[in-house]
Amino acid sequence: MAKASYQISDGERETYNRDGALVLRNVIDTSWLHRLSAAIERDIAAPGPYFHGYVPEDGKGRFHGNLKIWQNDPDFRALCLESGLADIAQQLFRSSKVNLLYDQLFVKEPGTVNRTRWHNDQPYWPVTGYQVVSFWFSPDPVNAETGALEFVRGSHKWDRWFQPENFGAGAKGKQLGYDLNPDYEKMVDVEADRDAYDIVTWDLEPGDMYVFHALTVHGAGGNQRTDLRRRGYTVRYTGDDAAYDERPGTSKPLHDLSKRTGDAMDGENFPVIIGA
Ligand SMILES: O=C(O)CCC(=O)C(=O)O
Repeated sequence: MAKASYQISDGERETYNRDGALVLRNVIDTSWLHRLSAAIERDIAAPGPYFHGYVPEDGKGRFHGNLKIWQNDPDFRALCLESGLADIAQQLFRSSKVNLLYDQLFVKEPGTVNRTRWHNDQPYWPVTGYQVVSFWFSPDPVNAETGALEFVRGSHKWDRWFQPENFGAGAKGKQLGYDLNPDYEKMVDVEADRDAYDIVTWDLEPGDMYVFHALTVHGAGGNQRTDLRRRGYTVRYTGDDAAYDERPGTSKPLHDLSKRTGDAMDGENFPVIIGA
């Protein structure tokens, strides 16, 4: 596994643990961004089995979503396993072990005005534990106009598990679908009451990345630009305290039928990248 050239400072680790979200600058180098761009085009041309996408109600733009794409493409695979991102996860967690959870693509073509609605991620995932992180980056400039991510600062500490819902509901497209979990609560309407929440966001240049905890509430604007794409790519990692969890409501493409609640993540679906 490649060592990251980026070294996480104590201050960045503290910010992550306190706020549940931060931005790191100049982490992904140009050669990886080129490989990412080419891999995204391949996925759009010939999506793997977990493709989900939609065309907004107004018929303009297009959203292309997909997940576990590392399993079908050598460049996504290399990005997840060999780019040094797992090393950054280990530095953040201070863990002895890092597993890949999965990777995911969120492409908002020019004029795709739909927001990514507010949600938190861990309710979607068959995993328990605090050491679960996402790294989101893009080969495109990302800002409020093209669909920057927004985070509710500190919300990973609420310990609130919100019921997963489809993205782009109402739009025409392929959806994943989630079972109801009686222990989950209905998502709070952050958008209707934005001033009540401590919302943070950052513009990104290619090479920068958002780092956020699996329980941090987040969302993203639509892409209002008619000339710029917003190709978001997320890689998710787990650390020492993560374990598989069969609870209802999670994303079925992430299920590993060989595992039971409490099992270690390790295996072909969630490979160990660092540690034993
Ligand atoms: O890119 C987006 O619009 C949303 C990303 C997201 O929700 C995630 O990576 O968890």
